[in-house]
Amino acid sequence: MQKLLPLILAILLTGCDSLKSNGITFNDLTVYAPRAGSRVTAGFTNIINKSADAVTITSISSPQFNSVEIHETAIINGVARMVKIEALTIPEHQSVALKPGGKHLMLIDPKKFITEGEEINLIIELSRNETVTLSTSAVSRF
Ligand SMILES: [Cu+2]
Repeated sequence: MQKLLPLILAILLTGCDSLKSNGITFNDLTVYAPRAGSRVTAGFTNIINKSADAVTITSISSPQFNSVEIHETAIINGVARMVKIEALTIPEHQSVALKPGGKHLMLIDPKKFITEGEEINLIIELSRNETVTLSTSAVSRF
């Protein structure tokens, strides 16, 4: 719990859209409220690794969703499909953008009805045995 306090303060100080953890920063986190009747929605962020080591995201969870996956949109036999990425590595001194049409967060099976403005938390497990908690407010897709 001792270790969590600086993280919580960092979240409060940065207005919840950016968090630095030993050189890893998640910028511009955006999560859409699911469309009416949909059990999935997407999230985007720009992940910057300023550290001297590659970092891998090993898992992501959210208290508001039953599961969170990282997907990549790939063209397979001429058809755009989403492929799950089991572990996303951000090389040292590089960034990986999760953005519309490319890699993205897929938030699956909301535990309750989520509307615009609802707080969404993401718990991100990194390869260095670090856990980063992000939070943002769901935005409307339109
Ligand atoms: Cu997806």
